[in-house]
Amino acid sequence: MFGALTDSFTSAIRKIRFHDDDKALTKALGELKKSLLKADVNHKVVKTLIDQVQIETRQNGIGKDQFLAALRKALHDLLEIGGNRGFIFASKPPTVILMTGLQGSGKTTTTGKLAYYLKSKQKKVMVVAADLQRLAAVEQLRQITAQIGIELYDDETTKNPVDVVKAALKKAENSLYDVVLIDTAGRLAIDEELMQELKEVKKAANPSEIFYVADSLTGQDAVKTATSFKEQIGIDGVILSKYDGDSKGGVALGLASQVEVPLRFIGSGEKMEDLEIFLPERVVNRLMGFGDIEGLAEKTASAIDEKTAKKLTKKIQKGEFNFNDFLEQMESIKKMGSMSSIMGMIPGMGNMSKAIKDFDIENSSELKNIKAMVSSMTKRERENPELLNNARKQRIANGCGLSIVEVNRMIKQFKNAGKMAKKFSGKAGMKNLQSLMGQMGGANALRR
Ligand SMILES: Nc1nc2c(ncn2[C@@H]2O[C@H](COP(=O)(O)OP(=O)(O)OP(=O)(O)O)[C@@H](O)[C@H]2O)c(=O)[nH]1
Ligand SMILES: [Mg+2]
Repeated sequence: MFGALTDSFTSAIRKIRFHDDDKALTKALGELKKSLLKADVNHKVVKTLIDQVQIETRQNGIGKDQFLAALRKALHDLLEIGGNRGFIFASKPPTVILMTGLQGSGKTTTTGKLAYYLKSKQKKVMVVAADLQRLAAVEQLRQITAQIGIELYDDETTKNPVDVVKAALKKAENSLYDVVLIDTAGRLAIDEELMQELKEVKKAANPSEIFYVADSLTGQDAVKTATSFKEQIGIDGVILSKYDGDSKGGVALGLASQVEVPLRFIGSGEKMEDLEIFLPERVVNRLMGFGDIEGLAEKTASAIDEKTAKKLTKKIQKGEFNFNDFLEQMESIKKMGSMSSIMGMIPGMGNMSKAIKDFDIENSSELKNIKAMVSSMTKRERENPELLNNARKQRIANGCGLSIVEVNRMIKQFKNAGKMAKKFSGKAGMKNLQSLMGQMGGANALRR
């Protein structure tokens, strides 16, 4: 995520060769402007950003540090419009969220993702099926909620979403739910009848917040439609969906300042775990190539429990990381969402994330080969990779139907992963990184 945008910033930053002269600043700003426009950031937003960086750099004396500081501040100012916040719980539960948006924008999927996210935070969540327009909409939600183990409130005997919402809220209050997510039908802002229905649903739900789910593939139209919903219904946040399909990504940068409503979450895939909180501070770090350690820790923490992570850290530090751990780690990455989104969060690895964007761990032949190889090892060999001499490697190769060259390569990869992991394990706050490094070896990322 943010791959294209991060490239714009890091390449502009890299190109600055400041010798304290004005020409260098103009050139750097020109580079930045060009690449932001190429990334589809709105031209007015680009102008505001560039002007601010220019003025502030000049004020503080032209130099690379001053430029970087000014850029960081300008990005912050831009993204923080409307507030810097994740999910906000109402002071009195249940927190009621109304999901709105155009047809097919991703409301139902995002409702599922939010429910899944809140469940991982130990919240008791109810999803309400208030899309009674589209055929099979309720069934779609039933499947999604069943998959993630979330309570669904539905009533297909009525065509009136207001009735459904009222009954659902009564149940949520009685049964002490923390959060109620209401999925509504897709509609156009120009469709007066459906907008009227939404207003009535809003009145009945009295939501803590209204989210507008915008399809990032619609580019600047996402800004227009969000603004229109804001004017007619009132929205408290935007969730940008399908960001994984948006190779440019610029709309995320300008959205908050253009709509004057904060961007709250970003959806980056069809899976339930493909949702990220949009927190300006973190995003600025990533855009400037510093990675997002907190986000990474959050992702890994939900996939690997703390005990496993600690055990692994110890093993790695002692140089005892073995094939069983290696396999286990690769398996757990499946729970974590796409590899490239994780890579983008690691400092300095932003570029690599692009290289492995298309890597599909679940269907990876590499993973299958590694599994086959490990299953051809004896128990002792798995626990003690040092035992693997040529004769043993040949036996393993025969056993798993791979060539000795393949086996050697995978063993080498495993060893590299272990080394990398050890290197990272010393740094404070990076507790989860080492396990990730193990996984990266499995994902074959380093070879590409
Ligand atoms: N790649 C990708 N696909 C997504 C994302 N979010 C949703 N989709 C897909 O977009 C399509 C439409 O998603 P829905 O959640 O059904 O959209 P909706 O807004 O509820 O649609 P209606 O109820 O018909 O208005 C589905 O095929 C989803 O899998 C995303 O972040 N990335
Ligand atoms: Mg839907």
